[in-house]
Amino acid sequence: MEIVIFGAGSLGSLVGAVLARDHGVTLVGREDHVEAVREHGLVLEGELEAAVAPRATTDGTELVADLAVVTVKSADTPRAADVLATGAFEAVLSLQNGMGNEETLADTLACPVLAGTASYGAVLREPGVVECTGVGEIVLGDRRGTASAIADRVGAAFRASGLETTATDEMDRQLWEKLAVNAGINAVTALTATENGAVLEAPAEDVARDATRETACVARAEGVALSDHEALTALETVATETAANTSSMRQDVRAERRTEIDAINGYVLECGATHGIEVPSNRVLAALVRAWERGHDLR
Ligand code: KPL
Repeated sequence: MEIVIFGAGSLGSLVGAVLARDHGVTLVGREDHVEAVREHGLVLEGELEAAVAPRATTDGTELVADLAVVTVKSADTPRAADVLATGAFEAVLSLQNGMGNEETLADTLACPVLAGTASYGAVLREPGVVECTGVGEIVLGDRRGTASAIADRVGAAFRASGLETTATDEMDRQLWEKLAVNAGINAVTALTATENGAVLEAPAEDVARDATRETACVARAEGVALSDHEALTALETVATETAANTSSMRQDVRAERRTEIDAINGYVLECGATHGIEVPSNRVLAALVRAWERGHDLR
């Protein structure tokens, strides 16, 4: 397959490095990373290893491939959609945090858009070098929850290259479960400068669990069958499996970049309001991260 990774940050570079062992991969990323990959190739180290030489470019326009995997931050999705629309793809897969990314892509793109979640731990150590800090799972499928031959094909190709991948026709529930996990982990670890495992212990565990429980409550109001118990079990599983990892929001805060707070706790808050549901923990977490962003001129 020819595969474009649109947004080759930490997760995109990890996925791109694994896929480049068997497929033609083009990374679209930032200049320093692209230059390093062009000069020395892309190195994946840690719990997964690869040394590959994918194509790399800062210009994502007019690309043609079987699949484009979108891994940009959710605030950058509208721009990604416009750029991808100048090219041609058989399918596009969103592997992003937060909700609504697939709809944004599908509003602009003519090809099928798949939804996906990824729980791999990834950190971009330096330009051209990405570390896998935890083997997780990719779950993907049709964004509207119907059986999809393309999703099955993409899932099989990912598995064959060594990415733990499951294709499902229940992406809606999967996205809400992932949102519930991110709502419990990301802002808490970013604000307290701790690893993911901190949300399993006092004093952070209560606020993390409350944020996850509130998200499950909003999911049910949206018609998604996600019980508090299932959401809390998912939080515990991910936080245990990635206990020593640095969440993507903590990485953003460390690098003084704008975070995905609007698409995570902010989304729960907004969606809860449309159903008249109070989500106090998500409200406080969103307010604190937004205040941090404002203090750093990021919003
Ligand atoms: O998705 C993640 C993220 O960091 O954004 C988790 C699941 C929390 C893994 O770190």
